[in-house]
Amino acid sequence: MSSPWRATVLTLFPQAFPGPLGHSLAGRALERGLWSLEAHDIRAHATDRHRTVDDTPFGGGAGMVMRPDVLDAALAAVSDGRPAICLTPRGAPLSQAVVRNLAGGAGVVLLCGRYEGVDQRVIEARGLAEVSIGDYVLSGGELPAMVLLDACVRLLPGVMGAAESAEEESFTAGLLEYPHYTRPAEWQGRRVPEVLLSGHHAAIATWRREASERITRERRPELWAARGADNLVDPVASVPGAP
Ligand code: 9D3
Repeated sequence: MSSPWRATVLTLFPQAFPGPLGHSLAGRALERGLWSLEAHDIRAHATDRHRTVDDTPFGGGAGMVMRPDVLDAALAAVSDGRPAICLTPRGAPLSQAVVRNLAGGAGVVLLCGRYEGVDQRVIEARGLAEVSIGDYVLSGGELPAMVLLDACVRLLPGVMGAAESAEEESFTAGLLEYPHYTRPAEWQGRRVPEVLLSGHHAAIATWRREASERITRERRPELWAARGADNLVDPVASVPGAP
C-alpha cells in the first residue's frame, strides 16, 4: 500500500475521537492501517492568555462565532492539498456521491463547528466546502464528522469484503432495499413471501426489484423522481478551491 487514507479533524473536543470510529468496521480498518485519524485541538492555536477561540457576532445577535485567525492557524498547521470541509447546518447535504468522491482521494481535513458558526472569511480564504448531514439541529460538528468518516472508510480498498461491496450498487442505483427475511419460514403466524422459498432465482430477482421500486415510490418520492438522473453528482466537488 502507498499511503493510507488520512483523516484530520479540527475540533474543540479532540477527546471525542475516535469514539465510535474506534469500533466495528472503521475501528478494525484503523487497526489494520487502512486509514489514519488525527484529532487536533483548535484551542492549541489560540494566542491570547485566555485561549479564546470565539467572539461576539458583528451586527449583533445570539451566540458566538469562531474566530477566523484561530481557525486559519489550525487549518494552516494541517493543510496539504486534501479537501478541507467545514461541517455546518448550512452546508450542502452529505450524499453517497460526496462520500464516494472523498473516499477516492488522499483523505480529508474536517473542521467541526461549535457555537453559532464560523467566520465567513475563513471559509472563503481557505476554500472550505460546507457540508451538513441533514435537516435537524445538533450541538456541534463532531458527530457529523464521524458520520462522514464512517461513510468514507467503508469504501476504502480492503475494508469490506467483495460480497458487501457489490451491495453498494443498490443504494447507488437510487433505490431503497427490498425487505429481508430469515428462518423460521413462519413466525408468530407471519409467513415469508412464498417466492423467496421457491428457489426460482429469476422470480426472486423480479420480486425484489418490484418491492424496491414500490418502497422507494412510497417512502422517498424525490429519490424515485430523480432515479437515473444526476443525483450521482457531488456538489462539494464543484466548490471553489476543491481539486
Ligand atoms: C439558530 C441557527 N442555528 C442553525 C440551525 C445555529 C446552529 C445550530 C447548531 C449552529 C450550529 C449548530 C451545531 N451543528 C453543527 O455544527 C452541524 C450540523 C447540524 O446541526 N445538523 C446537521 N448537520 C450538521 S453538520 C454540523
